[in-house]
Amino acid sequence: MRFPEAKAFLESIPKGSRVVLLMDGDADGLSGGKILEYTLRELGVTTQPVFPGKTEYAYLPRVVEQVRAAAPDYLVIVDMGSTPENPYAPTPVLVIDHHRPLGIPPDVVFCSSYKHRPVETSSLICYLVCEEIVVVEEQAWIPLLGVFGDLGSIEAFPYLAPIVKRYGKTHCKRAVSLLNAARRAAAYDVKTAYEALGVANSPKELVTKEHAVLARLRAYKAEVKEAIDEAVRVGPIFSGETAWIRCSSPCLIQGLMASRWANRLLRYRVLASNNGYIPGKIVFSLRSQRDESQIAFLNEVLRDCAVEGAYGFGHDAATGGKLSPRSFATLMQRIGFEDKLVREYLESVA
Ligand SMILES: [Mn+2]
Repeated sequence: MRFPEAKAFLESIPKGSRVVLLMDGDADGLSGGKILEYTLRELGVTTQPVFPGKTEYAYLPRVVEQVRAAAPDYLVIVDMGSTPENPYAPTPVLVIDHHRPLGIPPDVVFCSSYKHRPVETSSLICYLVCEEIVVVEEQAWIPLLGVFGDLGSIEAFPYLAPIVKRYGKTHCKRAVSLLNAARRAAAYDVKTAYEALGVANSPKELVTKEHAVLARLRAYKAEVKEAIDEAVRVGPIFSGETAWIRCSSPCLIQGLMASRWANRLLRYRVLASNNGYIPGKIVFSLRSQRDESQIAFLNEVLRDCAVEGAYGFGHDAATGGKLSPRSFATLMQRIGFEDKLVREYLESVA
């Protein structure tokens, strides 16, 4: 048992308690939350899912308020990173995560795989804990989607291979792309993606079954595909070892675009920015196949700089940020991109 503290936390929750599941809106967060919901229900515990909005994280005052309004007896935070603060005290909190911690919140049960090799995704941690508590055989496909979602394959975890075989890799991958479409679409409707995990009984059903919730997901997928098709028409521009991809879309596509180009431009770090996602802000993703920390790169470039915004969350190979146009301009100028190009991009907001 790799996560005994999480198991003990869940088992200590008395029957009839109310638990808020605060989770990230991607396939990993949602599938981790769903398997926890199932397990807690089996234990006679009521759960309420809470989803932060676009670019929000678990420790923002607005999110804290949203959780407080639900008046939970316990709180489980899934796949949302961690900071040195715990705004939820005195409510007992379990944090399940695999991101590089920005700090460890005091007085919480902190369950992180960050130092493991391989690093289990949040949904996989949830699964490994839940299967020690109740029978989750029929639900094993759910956390699988989180692993595919975050890592693209289950290669690092050979013990998952029989489950993939049972449900079909192609169906799993299609299901992930449907789930993630909900948060990529302009509506940021992750609630629908979470509901979809309860409507379907397998990845195949999620992809093929006729149901209003699943139809909504498919519409989001079509919307996102259109946004990507448009974004791929804009080629990269280069400064030194950095390639810049300029996106302008209400959909969350900058991470996809950065990954796509990073897989082609192997010698470069790829920064994909989006000036249409959050009004008045520039969001960006940084990806690279190079053996170096992109978080360290950002910290170095923006050293001694009064930055308006936030950056450097996530993983060494996959990070990003949300900056004011002015701070984004500073970032790009310091990387070496021409002033004029940066200004043109900032003025091109759709
Ligand atoms: Mn994750």
